[in-house]
Amino acid sequence: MTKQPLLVLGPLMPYLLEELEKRYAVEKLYEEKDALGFLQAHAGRFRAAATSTFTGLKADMIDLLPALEIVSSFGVGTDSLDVAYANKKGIKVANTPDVLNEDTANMAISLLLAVTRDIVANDRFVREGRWARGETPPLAQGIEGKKVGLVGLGRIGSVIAGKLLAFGCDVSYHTRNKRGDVSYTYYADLVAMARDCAALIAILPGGDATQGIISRDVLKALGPQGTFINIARGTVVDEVALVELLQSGELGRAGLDVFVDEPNVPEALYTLDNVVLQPHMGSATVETRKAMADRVVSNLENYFAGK
Ligand code: 8YV
Repeated sequence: MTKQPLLVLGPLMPYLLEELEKRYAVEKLYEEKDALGFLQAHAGRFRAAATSTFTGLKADMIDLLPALEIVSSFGVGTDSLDVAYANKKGIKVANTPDVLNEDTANMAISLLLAVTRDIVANDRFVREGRWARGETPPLAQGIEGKKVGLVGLGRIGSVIAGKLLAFGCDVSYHTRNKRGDVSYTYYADLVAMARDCAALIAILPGGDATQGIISRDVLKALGPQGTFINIARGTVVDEVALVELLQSGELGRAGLDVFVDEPNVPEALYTLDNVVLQPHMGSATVETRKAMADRVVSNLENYFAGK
C-alpha cells in the first residue's frame, strides 16, 4: 500500500520521526534548501502535516498548503499555531494534552522547592568549599502552610494544585471565570492574590490574550518574601520587570522554565542566586516525551480512520 504523504515542518524527536516514517511518506520541509520552491512544486500532495509548539504553524504556511486537512502538533500549547485560521479553512489541529500533565506539574513543584530551599545556590556553596571553610548559608524558606496562587487552573494547573495540597499548601487561583467545581480560594484580582500569597505559579496558555498578565504590579505585590514560578510561557510575564525586581530584591525568588526569546535568557539572571533557571524542560522526560510522540501519531491515525 502506498503511504500517505506527510509534511514535517520542523525538527522532531528521533523516536517520533521513526514512528511517522513507518506509517507515512515523510518529507522534511526544514531540510529543503528552497522550502518555498519545494512547496510550490509539491504542496498539493500533503493532506497532513506534523509540527511542534516550537516550530508552530502560521497563517502564511497554511496558505501555502492548499490540500492540508490535518496538522498534528507535538506539545500542548497552541500559541504558536494559528488555530482559528486553520479551522476557518477546515483544517483540523491536534495537540498532545493530558499525557504531559504529571511531569509538567512536577517541574513546577521541583522549581518551587528548589527555589525556596536554595537548592542550587547551596549546591554551589558546597562545591565552592565554603561549607568546608566554616561558612553558614542563610536559612531557606518552607512551603508548608503557605498560600500558593495558581495563575491558570487548566489540566496541568489542577494537577499542580493536588500536589501542593500534599505539601500542606493553601491553594488559591486566578482565572478569567470562577470555577464551580473546585473549593480553592478564587481571586478575580491577580494583584490581590499576589499580595496574599507566598508563591505564584504561572500555568496558563501563552498568546495575545495572556501577554504580560503577570505585570510589574503583580510581581511587586508578591514582594521581597515572594516566589514566582513560570512553567507556562515567557510571554505571560513582564520579563523586564521580573529581572529588575529580582535584582533589586523587591521580588524574593524565581524559578523559570520559560522565557520570552528562547533559547536566549536575560543574562542578568545568570548571576542571581535567588533564581533557578531551566531550558524549557517541563515535559522533557523520556516517559512523557514518548507519550507525546505517540499522541502525535495517534492523532493522525485517528483522523485518517475517520475518528
Ligand atoms: C513542548 C510545551 O512540547 O507542550 C508544550 O506546550 O511547551 C512543551 O512541552 C516542547 O517545547 C516541544 O515543542
